[in-house]
Amino acid sequence: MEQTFIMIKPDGVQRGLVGEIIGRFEKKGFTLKGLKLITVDRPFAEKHYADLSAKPFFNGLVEYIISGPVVAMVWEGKSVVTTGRKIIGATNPADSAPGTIRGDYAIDIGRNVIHGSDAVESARKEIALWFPEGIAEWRSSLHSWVYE
Ligand code: DAT
Ligand code: MG
Repeated sequence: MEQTFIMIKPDGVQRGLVGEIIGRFEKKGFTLKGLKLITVDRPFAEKHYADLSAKPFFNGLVEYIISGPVVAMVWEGKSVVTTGRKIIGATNPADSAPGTIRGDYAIDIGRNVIHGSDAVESARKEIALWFPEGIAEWRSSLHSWVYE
């Protein structure tokens, strides 16, 4: 089953949005496969955002991500990468639809509360980077109530 990497950024943790965000993925029917509160250092944040290293906002982005603890998660389910991005909303909260996490809880692009993998391949890389210890092996007993 498809997996994605979701991270509640330091602003989301500081603002007390952890429960609300986890609840949205849970209530959708996705399965939580990994979860930890972790503060990452600069080299780690630079690796996570390596694709954006040439961007003018890269330094500010790295400063933001290392500014406090984040909640790193792996969520599993059918099309969870694409659907997860829909639940999160557009990168710039000014363009995120109401009802999405960024649409409901963020204003500035540099404080957009949450990260979600943008493709199955990047999800695989991000899960390997953030969860080198591996993730939980379990199957929700709700499976047959969520999937036909
Ligand atoms: P997303 O997080 O929606 O996948 P991204 O991968 O293009 O977006 O960029 C990663 C983060 O970098 C994004 O969540 C916020 C920040 N960012 C992106 N574009 C930006 C910009 N033009 N100005 C400032 N920050 C930006
Ligand atoms: Mg991205």
